[in-house]
Amino acid sequence: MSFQYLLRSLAGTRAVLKSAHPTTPFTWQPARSLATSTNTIKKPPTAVLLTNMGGPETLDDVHDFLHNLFSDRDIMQLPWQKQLAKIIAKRRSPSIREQYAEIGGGSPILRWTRAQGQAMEKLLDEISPETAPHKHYIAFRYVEPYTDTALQQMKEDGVKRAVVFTQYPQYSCSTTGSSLNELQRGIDRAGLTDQIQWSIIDRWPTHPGFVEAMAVKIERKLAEYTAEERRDAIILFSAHSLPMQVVNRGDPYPAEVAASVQRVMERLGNQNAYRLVWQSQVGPKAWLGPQTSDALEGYAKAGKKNIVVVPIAFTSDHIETLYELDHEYGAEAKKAGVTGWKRAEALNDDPVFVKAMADIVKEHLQKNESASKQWYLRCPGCTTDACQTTRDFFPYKILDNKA
Ligand code: GF9
Repeated sequence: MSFQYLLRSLAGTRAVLKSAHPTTPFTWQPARSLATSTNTIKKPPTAVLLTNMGGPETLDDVHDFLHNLFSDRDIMQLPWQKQLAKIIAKRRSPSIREQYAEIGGGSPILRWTRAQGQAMEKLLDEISPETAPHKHYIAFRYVEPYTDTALQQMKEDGVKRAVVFTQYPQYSCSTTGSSLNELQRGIDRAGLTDQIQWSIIDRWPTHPGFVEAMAVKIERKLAEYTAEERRDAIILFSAHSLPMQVVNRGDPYPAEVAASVQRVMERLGNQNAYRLVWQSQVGPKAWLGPQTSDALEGYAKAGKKNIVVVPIAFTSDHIETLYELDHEYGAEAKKAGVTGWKRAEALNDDPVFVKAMADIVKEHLQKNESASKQWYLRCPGCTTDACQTTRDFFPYKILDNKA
């Protein structure tokens, strides 16, 4: 699978680079017309475009991943950004490479997203035959398959109806917001504005299927404690932090993460005490707290021995679970005298979660709206022009759903 995939994505990239070059206008090659003519007899799929940030698949991908991240003008506008991104990527690559080396030599996000996508499309064909066949595509923000690669594949398949499905349960301008801004530009570049009817699942922080899948993972970890240990065990929900500057601009993410936590705790019958804490801040600026590592230290001092830590804002394993929570804080917990430091598994290819993904898409298709009403309200302090451009591009409307 991966070799074929690599070839296809490389081909896609080259085509995109070519088409993006202003002096060499790119037209769709006749070599593909065979595939197109098949599509006139075969119904094109309902596309489900899974969007996420992506991660470096190998150690040699770390540098470009960081470079793309720090070049992202949808989440930060720095003076001398081109030069700065180059410097920061170069300076931070060695230590980040070491972290990825510790977790097996790269990010597993593409593998998990493919597994989720394949299982989801199969389920969707069963529970929503009227919109079948369904096919998943993947658009990562900082590594291949980039948005442009996914869009080329959709073009080749003759897609007429596409659902954008963010893989971040909670909406942040720095995650889903950035992906959607890039998607809007990509659709423009690919000339797919009128060929495809687009709609967006922009958040799903309290979807019952997601809540259920999370609850089961936590119950399983709690069950590893004895009944006595479990009674006093505490749950630390840990989510990626945000710069306070972003929080104070009005980013919806902190409140939506808290909403997820509330629902999951209700589902668990509020049998354990819990806190929502924030991880992975970097640099000297102020970030949303309390920080996960400070919380761990504080509870260690308070004599808490048994903790279940829960990654609540990411659906597959990544460096922040496998390295930061397991490795780094695992060692910190041990040193501080916390004898029980257990992490709830990421959702990955969990069947309860995959069913939730299929349900979320099915419910979205039945609702027939272009995006949530909430998405059209920009942050009160937003100064990113692309956020308006993107909303103008996907105007709020009720769609007729003849895919
Ligand atoms: C994030 C999830 C993953 C520049 C600061 C000087 C900004 C940032 C993040 C991380 C949220 C949820 C990641 C910035 C600006 N962000 N790091 N956001 N956000 N660094 O907006 Cl699941």
